[in-house]
Amino acid sequence: MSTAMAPHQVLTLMVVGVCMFMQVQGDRCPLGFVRYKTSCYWFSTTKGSFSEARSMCRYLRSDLAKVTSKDEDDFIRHFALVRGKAEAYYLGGTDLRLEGRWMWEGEETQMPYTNWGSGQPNGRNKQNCIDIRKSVQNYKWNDIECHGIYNFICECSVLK
Ligand SMILES: [Ca+2]
Ligand SMILES: [Ca+2]
Repeated sequence: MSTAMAPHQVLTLMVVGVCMFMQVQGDRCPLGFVRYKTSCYWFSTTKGSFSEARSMCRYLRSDLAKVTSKDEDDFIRHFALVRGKAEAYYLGGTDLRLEGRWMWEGEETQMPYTNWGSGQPNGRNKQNCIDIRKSVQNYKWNDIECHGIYNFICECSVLK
């Protein structure tokens, strides 16, 4: 577990299920996660930096969300708007390896789908993470500094 995780964050995570028993549970999502198509998502109720958020998702046996289609993006934005309601949520992508080349964590190619807000990304080498933000056209994508403390979205797949 990350040393960066504060006691209150651990406590919050204890009331959320982990994604490790998906195979046994069939198509059900863990406690606190919401299902869309072949994935389960947790819209965090706790906040952290990008690296803390990544650690917390891993603790729940999931990864920061990778939004790879308009359908998935529509679901994420709608859920954030009507249920999650945090000001901002980290997604699992960065341009840390090469400025301006946005990639999902663990992948080697540029994102095939993006939904940047108007004028975004605008932070050049100062903003290398992605959040969806209510003030950016109702949760369109924004590049943001990776040390900011925000909510985040974890995703794990439903195994067939
Ligand atoms: Ca950047
Ligand atoms: Ca920005």
